[in-house]
Amino acid sequence: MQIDIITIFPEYFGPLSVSLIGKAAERGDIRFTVHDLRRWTYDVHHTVDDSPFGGGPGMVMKPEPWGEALDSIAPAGADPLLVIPTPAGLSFSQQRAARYAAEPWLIFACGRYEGIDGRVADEARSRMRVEEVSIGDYVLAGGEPAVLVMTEAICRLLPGVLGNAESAADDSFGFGASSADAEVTGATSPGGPMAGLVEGPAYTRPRVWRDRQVPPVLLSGDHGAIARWRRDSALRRTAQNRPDLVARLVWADRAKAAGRDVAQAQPARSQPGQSELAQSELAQSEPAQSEGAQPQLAPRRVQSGQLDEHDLAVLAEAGFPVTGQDVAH
Ligand code: 6GU
Repeated sequence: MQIDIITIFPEYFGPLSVSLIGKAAERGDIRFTVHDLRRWTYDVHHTVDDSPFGGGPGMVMKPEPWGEALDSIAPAGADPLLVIPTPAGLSFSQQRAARYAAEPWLIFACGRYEGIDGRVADEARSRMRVEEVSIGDYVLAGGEPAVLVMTEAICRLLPGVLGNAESAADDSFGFGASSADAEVTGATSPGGPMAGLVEGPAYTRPRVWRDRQVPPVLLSGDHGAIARWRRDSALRRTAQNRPDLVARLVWADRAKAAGRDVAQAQPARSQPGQSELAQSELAQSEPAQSEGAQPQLAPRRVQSGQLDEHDLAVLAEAGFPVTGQDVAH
């Protein structure tokens, strides 16, 4: 994967040579090229900004250096994805990170001040794909830290970058091992045991530390019980810290039960018969429980928008009364 970064602070990107990403770059799995925008300025002061038309505070980045930089880095006929970090952009998410990880060539255009002259993105759109992207609901002084965040999230998804190839699958917000590929290829219904959830806590040696035990199920060797416990603790932590994600899961579950496309799930109004539908759908999709003969070796696949009764009980216990008719829409 090729990643070009255009910035007025090339030195900001020193961290790209550190840790997992640094190793991937050393191996040649990722190639970073950092460009100083001022290279495309021709006045003695290497001016990149000017005051905004229409008045107002701050400075706007001039279009000419950006236009030349993009012409030079992505000549006509090239097909990169241009990503412009801005707090006014589309939300960056694990899904978007996975989509970007499947691109062979990304260009990041780091704005400073009050942003880049609006014509730069418009003109670039006439010859390449352009996405304006925000990493969260707060304002940074420039796109540089956002690009460090995004490149880390993207690059750790590349084959061979993480030590354990599957360790990204069950991440918070992850898609599960079976569907990571589907997600990258644009499938709309990512599954996996942790889809839509944040992860619960993890533990390592010693078994007892300051009188605190590691949860005994993790020492049991019962992989089915461990997978169930991990999902329960993910559900509890998600309920506690991310009620917005629980609401989405419940909407997706209802939408799926009602036969709607989960990708288009909305916080819909309650419909008569919907909860009965949900229950019967869940009953049908529930795999027959093994009678304790064989321990389950892999985590049960739980599709996004598919909460089983145990999930609903855990959520209810965590303060989300999401069973049957109790769902508030
Ligand atoms: Cl991508 N850029 C800036 N400047 N501020 C931000 C952001 C990006 N995302 C959130 N805040």
